[in-house]
Amino acid sequence: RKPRLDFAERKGQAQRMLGLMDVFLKNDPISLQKDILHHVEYTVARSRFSFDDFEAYQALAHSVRDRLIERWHDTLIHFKKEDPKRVYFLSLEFLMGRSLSNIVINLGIRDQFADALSQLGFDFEVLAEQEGDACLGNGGLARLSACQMDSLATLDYPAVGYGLRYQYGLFRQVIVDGFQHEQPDYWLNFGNPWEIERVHITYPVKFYGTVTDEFLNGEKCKVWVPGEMVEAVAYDNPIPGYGTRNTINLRLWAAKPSDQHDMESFNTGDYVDAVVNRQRAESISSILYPDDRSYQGKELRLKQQYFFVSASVQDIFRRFKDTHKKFDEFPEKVALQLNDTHPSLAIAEVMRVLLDEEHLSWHRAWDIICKIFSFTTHTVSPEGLEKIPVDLLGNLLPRHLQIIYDINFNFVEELKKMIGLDYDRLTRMSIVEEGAVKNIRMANLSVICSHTVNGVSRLHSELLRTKLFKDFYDLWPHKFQYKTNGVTQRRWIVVSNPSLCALISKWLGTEAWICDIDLLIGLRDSATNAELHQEWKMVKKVNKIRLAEYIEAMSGLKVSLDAMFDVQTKRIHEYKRQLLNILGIIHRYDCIKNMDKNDRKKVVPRVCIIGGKAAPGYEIAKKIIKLCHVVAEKINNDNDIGDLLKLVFIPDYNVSVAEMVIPGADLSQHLSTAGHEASGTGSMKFLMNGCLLLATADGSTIEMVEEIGQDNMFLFGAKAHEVVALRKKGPTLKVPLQFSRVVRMIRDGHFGFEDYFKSLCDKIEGTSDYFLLGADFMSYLEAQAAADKAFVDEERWTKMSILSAAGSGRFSSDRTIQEYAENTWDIQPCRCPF
Ligand code: NBX
Repeated sequence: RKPRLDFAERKGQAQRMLGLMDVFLKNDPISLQKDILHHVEYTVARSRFSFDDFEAYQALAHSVRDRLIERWHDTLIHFKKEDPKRVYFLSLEFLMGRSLSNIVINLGIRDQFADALSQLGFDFEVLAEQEGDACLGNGGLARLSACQMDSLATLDYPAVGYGLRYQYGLFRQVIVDGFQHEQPDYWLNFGNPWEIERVHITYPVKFYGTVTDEFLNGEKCKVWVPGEMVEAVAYDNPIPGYGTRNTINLRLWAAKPSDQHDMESFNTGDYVDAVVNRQRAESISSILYPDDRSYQGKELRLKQQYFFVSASVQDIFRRFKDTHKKFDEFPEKVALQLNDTHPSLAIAEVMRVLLDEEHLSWHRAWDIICKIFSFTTHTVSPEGLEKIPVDLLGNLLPRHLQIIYDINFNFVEELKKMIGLDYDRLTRMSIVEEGAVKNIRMANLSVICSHTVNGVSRLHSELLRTKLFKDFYDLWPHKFQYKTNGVTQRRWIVVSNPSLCALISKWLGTEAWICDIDLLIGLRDSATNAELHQEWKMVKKVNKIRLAEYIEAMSGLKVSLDAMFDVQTKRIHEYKRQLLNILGIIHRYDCIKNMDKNDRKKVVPRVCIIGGKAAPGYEIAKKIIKLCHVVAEKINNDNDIGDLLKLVFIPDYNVSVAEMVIPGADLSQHLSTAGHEASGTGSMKFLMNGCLLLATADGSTIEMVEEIGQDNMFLFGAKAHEVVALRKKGPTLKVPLQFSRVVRMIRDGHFGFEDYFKSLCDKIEGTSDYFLLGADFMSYLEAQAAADKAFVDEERWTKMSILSAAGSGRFSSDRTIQEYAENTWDIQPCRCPF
């Protein structure tokens, strides 16, 4: 292609172009309406005299996109001119959810669009509901990436996100007879206005083949002759900041067949077969793996990891080489952030490019590696650490395996000098795990090659230093940091809870808290103000009505607005203990059943809401979902119970469902056995929305207690350091009668399906109660009773609710990102003028 003309070269043309397009798109009502109608007619290709809500949404989205693109171009040009050090955020998952509302709010043009639309006879909120979620991720890790992109843009950091453009996002959960079924999420079916296909930004990605020794200028070097090649095509997703023109790029890669791919078969074989074969290339980016913990050593997963890493690394090198000649400057311009170990092949890939393509010495290349990578882990348990079978890696990426072996050899030699021949420790720290199946330990690779290893909460970091990575911490204490997770208040208050947003701005007298979250603390001054209490309760009520309507539309169940809305929504896992919640509900039901009329009057009515997906192969988690349904069936149909207790399972929990559920919750539960949740970010969203937390002292919750005080939440259960001792007690542990009773009710078929639930019951009784449901049960019930007591005292509850939101400032991803920028990546803001 002809090289692009830049400003300076254009001169003559520039004048003319300025004349043709001398101003940015305007945001007055008439301009917006013209724009929307233009897109109805020419982009959506519907008559401007006849289009429905979905078509109106599409036209609206394209009008917004035009404005987004202007800022995005300006930002990219500004970054190019300034050439700051950039952070490249590598993540295999981004859970963006919907974009429209978030974008117009960040661009500061929501109200203008809403007005323009209403004059056309459309309601902005109704159109926003037309958008489907982008679910390119599993859970916390993926939503965290999305929140962090929002903060990177808002804080003007020169950042680029890299990921995969899966054609199938996380499966849709449908419930049939109480059982989870998975359906494909072919999310691109209706088009995606938020992405820009860059057909000319493509890179070849190679797989398989052999490595040979060759001589180049008298020097021995390695040459990788690949056996397969696919093309990575860039899809750019502009991410706007709030209160700034800066709009950064999230570049997702899609796999396409390469023209060089297997051309042989066209010459020799059957044409149709050869075309079909080419299509297989696309499968690399076709599906998101739905497991959020386990690693199965699947080749496709490894291919995905390398595919996205290779394309991103080529893109990063291309950008660097545009303006720089010497690789010694690389660390001054590039910070590479590994979001968990999933992108850690980037280490071997950068090393390979520096050695084999740029022909740097090992010494120089290694020096660069050690300066550019930082690694964040989101895992607590050793079983959660990713391992790749050596055979698989060696077959798919033979040169990378060699490089990893070389890194390991050098590391082990150095280590021996430092710690002597402590074979146990050497074996534990080696990148290569010996055994029946030899594995590459991706976490060890990441720790060894990164200058910084981050945990996601203080407790998590403590566990990393004393358990998971103890050997490494003893060797390199300076590498270990932590950045307590945070979420973006733009999405989790401004977009999802507009009434609360308006209320906060009114009482703080400013909207500045939207990008300066510390200001929220100002609400504390009015925590007992009767007028604020009134308005605060009103906002909660509006959100409860919205949630109640959703529940009714979805399940036909009418719930009382006077009841406490008690929510536990997150991925279903044994360690997250949804089962503890259900057992608590059964206990509550059983107690009410056995009460006389007078006692029943004192019961605090509850609507218990549970939601979340189970990994398709996770049997126990699926049984928990079924149990929830059978218990709900029994309770909800018991006329004797009425509004005193209801149980609802919300199917297909995702970002947009969360945006509706969280603002409507009174209480939210975070029940992980202490020491198992690395951080937990759901609780932060609830906190910001003034929900009270009922939680164990796990992950970030410990830091929340420090911010909002123990008196303003309901803590329970064993502490992380007690858990180990409790497990050791094992068979001698006394389990409360109440616990045995509710488990017995399930075993005895009180809710039916007793055979099906047997294995579930077996898992929590006796020595097999690994997650200590029995041990924590009484303490859990006490916390629940304390919540009931607080709820009946409306004034006290409202004050606690205000103090929860007021104290949530520390859990903004703005704070997290600023800490990363200053203490890990060493990057500066680079603000686009205008
Ligand atoms: O990351 C989660 C942790 O469990 C949370 O405690 C934490 O708050 C959050 C953000 O730091 N981890 C997580 O979501 N992991 C995954 O989704 C995952 C996905 C694929 C995979 C392994 C883990 N192969």
